[in-house]
Amino acid sequence: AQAAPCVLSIQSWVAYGHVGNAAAMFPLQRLGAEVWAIHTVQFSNHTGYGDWRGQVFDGAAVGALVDGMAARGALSRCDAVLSGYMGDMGIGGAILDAVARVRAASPAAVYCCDPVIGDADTGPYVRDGIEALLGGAALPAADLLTPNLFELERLAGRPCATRADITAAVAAVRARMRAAGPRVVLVTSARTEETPADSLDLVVAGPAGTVLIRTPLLDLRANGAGDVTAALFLYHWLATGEATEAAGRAVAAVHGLLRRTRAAGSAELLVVQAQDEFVSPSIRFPAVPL
Ligand code: PLP
Ligand code: PXL
Repeated sequence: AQAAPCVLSIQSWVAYGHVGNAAAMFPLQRLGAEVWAIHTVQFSNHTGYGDWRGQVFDGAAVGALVDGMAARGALSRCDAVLSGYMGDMGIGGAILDAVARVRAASPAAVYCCDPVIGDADTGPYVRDGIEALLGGAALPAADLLTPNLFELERLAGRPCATRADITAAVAAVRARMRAAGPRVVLVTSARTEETPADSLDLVVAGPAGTVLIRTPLLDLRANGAGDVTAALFLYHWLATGEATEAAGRAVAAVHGLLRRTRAAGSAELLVVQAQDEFVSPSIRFPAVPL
C-alpha cells in the first residue's frame, strides 16, 4: 500500500453529529488516509432523533459523482471502497456499480461492506430489497465485511446462540465473499450464551484463522459506532494486511472513543475530542484464538 491510502467512502452525511461519512471521514483522515466522500443523503442529524430535515440523493446522483471522478483519472488511484447504510435499491445498485468501476480501474482495490440490515433490539430497519441486495450482489463483491451479530444471522440464514454457531455462520458467509479476495469478516456485538453480562465480544475471521476480542460493555449506544469501526478496520487492514491486528486496533480505538463519549455525557460520538484514540488507543484488548 502507498503511504496515504485513498478510500472512496459512500455513506450518509449529517450536518450535526456523527454517523455515516460524518463518523468515518475524520478518523480516516486523522490516520493519514485520503478520503473521497460521496454522500447518499444530506440530513440535519441522524434518524435516531425521530425527526430530521434534508434530502435523499438517488442512484443517478451517486453515479454522476463517480463519472466525474473517473474523468479525473481518480478511480485508478483508489485503494478501497467503503459502504454503509444503503438508503434504497437505487443507491445500493449505484454503490455496487462504483465498486465494479473502481475494480476495473484499480484491480487491487479492496471493498469493505458494512452490511447494514438492522440489529437485535430493533429488527431489520432497511427498505425492501436491501437485504437481498446485500446477500446477493454485495457479498460476492466484498473483501471485508463488518456485520453485527444480527446481520450475520440474517446473511447466513441461521441463528447464533453460541460461539460455535458464530464460527459456522462466518464460514458460510465467507464462502460467498469475493473468491479472489481475503474474505475477512468482523462480527460486532457478538453476544452469545458464553459472553459475560458485563462484556462485549467481537469475532474476526480471515485467512489466518478466527479470534475473539472481548471488551468491557459500556452502557452507551451512540449511533455511528459501527460506522467508525468499519472505517478503522478497513484502514488498518490496508496498513497491515492482517485481520487480527486490524481488528485489535479498530476495537481499541472505538472503545476509547465510546469511553470518552460516555464520560462527557455526550449524545453524539466525540469523534474530534477523542481523536488521540485513533492514533494511540489507551487500552488494547487481547485476541484469543477460537
Ligand atoms: N461497542 C464497542 C465497545 C466496540 O468495540 C464496537 C466496535 O468495535 C462497537 C460497539 C460497534 O458495534 P456495532 O457495530 O454493533 O454498533
Ligand atoms: O449509523 C448509521 C446511520 C447512517 N445514516 C443515517 C443514520 C444512521 C444512524 O442513525 O441516521 C442517516
